[in-house]
Amino acid sequence: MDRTRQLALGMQDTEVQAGRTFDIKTKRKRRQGTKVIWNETKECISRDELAELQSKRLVKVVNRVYHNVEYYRKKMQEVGIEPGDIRGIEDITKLPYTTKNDLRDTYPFGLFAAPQSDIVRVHASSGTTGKATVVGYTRRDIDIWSECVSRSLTMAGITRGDIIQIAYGYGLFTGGLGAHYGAEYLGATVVPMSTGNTKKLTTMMKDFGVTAIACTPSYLLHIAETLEHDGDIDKIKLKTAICGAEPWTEQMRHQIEEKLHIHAHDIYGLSEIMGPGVACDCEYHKGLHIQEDHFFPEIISAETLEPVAAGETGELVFTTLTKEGLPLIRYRTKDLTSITYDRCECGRTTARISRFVGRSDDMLIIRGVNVFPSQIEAALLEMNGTTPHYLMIVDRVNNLDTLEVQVEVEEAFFSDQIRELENLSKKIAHTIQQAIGLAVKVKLVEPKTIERSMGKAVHVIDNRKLV
Ligand code: DLL
Repeated sequence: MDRTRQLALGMQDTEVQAGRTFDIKTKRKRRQGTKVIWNETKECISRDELAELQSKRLVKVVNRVYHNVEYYRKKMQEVGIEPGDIRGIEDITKLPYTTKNDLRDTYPFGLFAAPQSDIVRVHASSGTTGKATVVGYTRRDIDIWSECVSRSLTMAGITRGDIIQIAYGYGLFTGGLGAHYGAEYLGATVVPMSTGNTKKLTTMMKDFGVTAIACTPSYLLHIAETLEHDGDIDKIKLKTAICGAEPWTEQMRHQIEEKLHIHAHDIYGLSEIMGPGVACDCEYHKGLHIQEDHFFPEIISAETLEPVAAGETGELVFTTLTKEGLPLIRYRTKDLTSITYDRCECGRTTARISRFVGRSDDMLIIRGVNVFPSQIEAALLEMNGTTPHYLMIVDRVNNLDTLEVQVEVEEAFFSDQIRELENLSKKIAHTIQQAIGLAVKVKLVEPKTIERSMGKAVHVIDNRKLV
């Protein structure tokens, strides 16, 4: 494809040919011994050039949603904004926010900005009310996602010489397939393990000489314990882990590094924006570098919705700058963090976000699965014999999360035979599992035993210690 044609297609930055994306000026530069930067042109871009690129891309994405998504067009009209009002990245604050509710209101494909024939894949995650949040990708979106994961894996020191086990769940969750495509794009040898069979995973880790793993940090601790228990720690060749999908601490990262004698990196992402690879930390572990040429970050106060100063904690908001399938404008992630624009010692110029300090909503992440208490409530309300009084007790046993749901039973049911109560308990467990996709232990309790609250009802006791 010649340069004029690329420019006509708006491909000045990324060239898409035959379904693959290549950065025109991609150079890989060796730093810090074996470390390399996957795409120096974009990851070390000057802040001025970056702003220019983000401006161009914002104008384009605003036009795309305005002309292709009725919901966005109406939203913009409501606040009196037209695409012409957005001339550069500095105009972004004129645009309205997007939330998970907007995705729910337009379920399943209402916010897609590409025709269905151009959507090559969908993923889904939990919604607040039982309805899934559905996301769609064009072929180019998948390529850019793979590019972002390649950048992240490279930050973690992973190269095409590595053998990597992907032990995030495959399926509707973005973790498995997202990391998989990215690792293949990088050229590493991929072992698509998914989750669920730790013994097989550790056996293959030893037999194949696996050097890298991608999984949740809590699962990696569980894997470490299994290896320790079997006396196998010294029989593995693991060097690097790339962990995310759930909150974890710097102490937990050190614990993983010490137990397994490896380097552990933090990878962040969310399905609405893309999946894993939105941000990742480099060898200096001083915050996660955002792939800012694709995702524009803002940090706002969750109360006033006004921007907070750099360095202050607030809610992370993203605008996707290059997505075609599901571009989102000022999407409120609900994740709480702070941002710095200082140049990192690794040479990258991209903004870094600090480790997450929590969320501004009630979403829990259990075994990497997003769970809202309202999903449990909705499931219980569908059933006979239960009341909407329940308590979720989350714990961590052998580094694996457990969930017990205590449910109050109606007076009439509680006097029933034990066998009937057992049946009811099984039925509740099944219904909840269907709703949230996780196995739970159900404990039936007598009517009026779950403490009533004067204020906000307490539905969750989280006994997990993140250290
Ligand atoms: O968890 C995508 C992902 C997969 C990220 C694999 C990293 C690795 P969702 O299921 O949509 O997507 O959940 C997104 O998980 O809003 C955060 O609250 C949380 N989260 C993800 N990564 C991290 C992390 C995937 N590194 C939600 N640290 C996000 C803390 C994280 N929380």
